[in-house]
Amino acid sequence: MLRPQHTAHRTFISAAPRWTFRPDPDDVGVGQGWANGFTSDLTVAVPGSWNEQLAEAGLMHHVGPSWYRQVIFVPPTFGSAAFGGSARRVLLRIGAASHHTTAWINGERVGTHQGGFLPFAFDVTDHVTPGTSACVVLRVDPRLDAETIPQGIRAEEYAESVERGAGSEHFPPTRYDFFPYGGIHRPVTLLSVPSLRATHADVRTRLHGPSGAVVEITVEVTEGVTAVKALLSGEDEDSHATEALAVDGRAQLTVELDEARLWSPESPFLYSLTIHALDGEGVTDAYDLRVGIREVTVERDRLLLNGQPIFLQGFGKHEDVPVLGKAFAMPFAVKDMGLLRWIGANSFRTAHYPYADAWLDLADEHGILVIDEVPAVSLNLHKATATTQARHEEALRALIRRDRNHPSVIMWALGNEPGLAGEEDARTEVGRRYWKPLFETARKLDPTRPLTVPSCAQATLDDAALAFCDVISLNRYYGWYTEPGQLDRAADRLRADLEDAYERYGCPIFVSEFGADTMEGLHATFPQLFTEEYQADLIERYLDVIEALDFTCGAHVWNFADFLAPQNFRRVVLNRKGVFNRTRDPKQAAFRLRERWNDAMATPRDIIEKHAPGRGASPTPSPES
Ligand code: GCB
Repeated sequence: MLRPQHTAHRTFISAAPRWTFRPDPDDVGVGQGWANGFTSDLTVAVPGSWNEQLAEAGLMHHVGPSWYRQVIFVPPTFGSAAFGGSARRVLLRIGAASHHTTAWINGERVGTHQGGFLPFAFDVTDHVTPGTSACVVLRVDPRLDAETIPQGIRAEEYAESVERGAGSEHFPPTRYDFFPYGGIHRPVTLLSVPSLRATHADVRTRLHGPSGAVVEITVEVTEGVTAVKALLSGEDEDSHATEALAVDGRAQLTVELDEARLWSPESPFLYSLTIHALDGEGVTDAYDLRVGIREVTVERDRLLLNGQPIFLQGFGKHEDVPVLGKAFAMPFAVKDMGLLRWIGANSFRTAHYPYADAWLDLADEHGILVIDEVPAVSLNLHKATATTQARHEEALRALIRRDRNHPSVIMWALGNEPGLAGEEDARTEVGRRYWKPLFETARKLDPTRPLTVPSCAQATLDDAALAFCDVISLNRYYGWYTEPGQLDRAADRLRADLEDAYERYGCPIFVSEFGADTMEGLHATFPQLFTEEYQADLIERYLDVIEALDFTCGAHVWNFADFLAPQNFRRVVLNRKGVFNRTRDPKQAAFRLRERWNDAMATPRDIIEKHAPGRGASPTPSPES
């Protein structure tokens, strides 16, 4: 699905930010006809989670169906007359809503969608009239169960575990360690697009010869489009034009560059690509994209970008900010990018779900490398069914389809921490059968990026997902959940674990999570959990171990910033493993990392060289190359 854009052939409006809101805890809204409109004293901001916004109305812990209503005036310029009479369509697009959404316009159902973290759109042409208002009603239901991605815990299951006195320590109940926000989390827009148009564009780049590159563009088009033109241009460089006929709804175009300017963290150069759809009489649609040319490969124990080893230094993040909850908020995204640069990070992981695409635009521009994650967090394979697996595959396909054109995305994480509660199925043939087809699908869809699944200590190195990974990602908490206050022992266990992992799998090892909860302002002269010194020391001890091992390709501190967790005795409101607090003020660890990572603006390889001499060198060529 192409994103909203203003071009000579496309336009869009954003829905007003304040919507009428009505929670529906007893799920009576459909039966009572709320789809035709409803009244309520409550309003809520969109994008925004309802929880913190409406906490005083008793909705902080509401994880149930909720209704939104908004009257949207459809501009007369959305009609065909405004675009020279050619036929047009109107689309209602929702950037993301957690997790199941049904939409009605003027009381008529226009569509339904499953999945909380990616955009979706309904063709509403037959339900609206340009120049008049439309009443849009959305029912958003955040409830999850064993067959959704991510998996969740149904209210009845929770009630049973409360009864048994086991497994009920989280409220609201989740299978994961972040707050189960509900709401419309990314913008709602109404688009006016030509009937004869491009519907999707896929751009693949590969390096060719000593300095050239090939850019392959696949454009999906609606019926009636006969050809597609593409124009690729770089700064101060010639433009490269190409054209191809559309066959069976798609056109394949190729641009060959003799001298390609590559995208990299040091020089994140982006080409502009304009796509035109044609119908035999002329141009019917125009759409602009940006293209970065770069190549990611794995060679023995090295992760390579454009043939050079890279070492990932950065964070696992969350989409979580005060009041807005899980909503995308540009000021925070801009601030976070600035902080990533300030601290000297070169990468982050979209733990534990796909982020708003604006994050990836910023990463493309700033040269930040991204590990992009499917929202299959803490899978309980014992409870997973064929439906869970099919939905997992759907989520994986949708993520790759949306994000593959971003040069910043260097690796797909197909999930996070299967078998978190120690379930045996994560380590047996059950796990193998679950993961194998998912990896096969991912490789078929995108053979150009390595695949991984961050794995937890509870699953052990027998985690069935690991056998399929190109990079082994390990989340480890020695010195925190085990060996508290004992950093020497923690460092020893970490080293032994990483060595075992490499011996067993023989591919680059990435420590995808490590960290310590920290209350800012708490200090001690000795290793004491929760103090700023302990967090900073633990992080440095981990980095010393990781950087000194030849086969590692990076380390991501958990977490960039503190984030809201469900209520449970392990958390003081927030998961406080952030090196920044929730409002982005630095803790001591942030200054230590900044010193270590910036180091006179050295590259990550130079930093390794400093801490582990001899480690920063390029790989020696293998005998066959
Ligand atoms: C993990 C999870 C992450 C948690 C973190 C923690 O392994 O991947 O979601 O927040 O540990 O702090 O316990």
